[in-house]
Amino acid sequence: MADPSPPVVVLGVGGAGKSLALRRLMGLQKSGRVEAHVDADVVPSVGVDISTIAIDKKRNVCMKEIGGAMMPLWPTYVANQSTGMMYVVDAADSFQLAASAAAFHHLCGLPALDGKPVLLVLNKIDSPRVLARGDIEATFDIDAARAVLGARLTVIEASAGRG
Ligand SMILES: Nc1nc2c(ncn2[C@@H]2O[C@H](COP(=O)(O)OP(=O)(O)OP(=O)(O)O)[C@@H](O)[C@H]2O)c(=O)[nH]1
Ligand SMILES: [Mg+2]
Repeated sequence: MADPSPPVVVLGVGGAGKSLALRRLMGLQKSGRVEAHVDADVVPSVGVDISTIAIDKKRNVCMKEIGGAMMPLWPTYVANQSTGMMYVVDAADSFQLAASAAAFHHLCGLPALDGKPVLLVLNKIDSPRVLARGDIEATFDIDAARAVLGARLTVIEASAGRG
């Protein structure tokens, strides 16, 4: 199989669920079942975590998580040959939502992301504290992001915890 490069960068504030989402994708790849058991006992990522996921028999995608603690370096990683960005949001964390949105908009405006796909994952929808989709979209100003990214932006709801 060919080398999976360049990577998709996986960003989002600390605790948003990047590592668990990647673990879930790895579990899906191994078993073919979304509900396969995945150990939810994750620890904060220090530095960069790389997961290689097979899309099919011929293609791999390399997912490069840059931990939330490395936020100041996110733009550097986006600029470094990323093929796209997966941005994970904790949809149950009203405290960090605005900060997460500000970082997201900053990244979306980087020339290095021009023409590249962006996946915005509203994670933790299983949480009893999950915020209303409309409130998240308003705080994130999805309309403004769409104006910049157009059809390159995909927004999904997810639960890395539940599958
Ligand atoms: N309820 C619920 N908990 C989740 C979900 N996804 C992640 N978690 C929990 O949230 C916490 C943080 O998850 P991580 O995957 O480590 O978050 P991260 O974005 O990788 O964080 P950093 O590596 O620190 O940047 C862990 O306790 C996870 O079990 C989810 O979909 N639902
Ligand atoms: Mg992590």
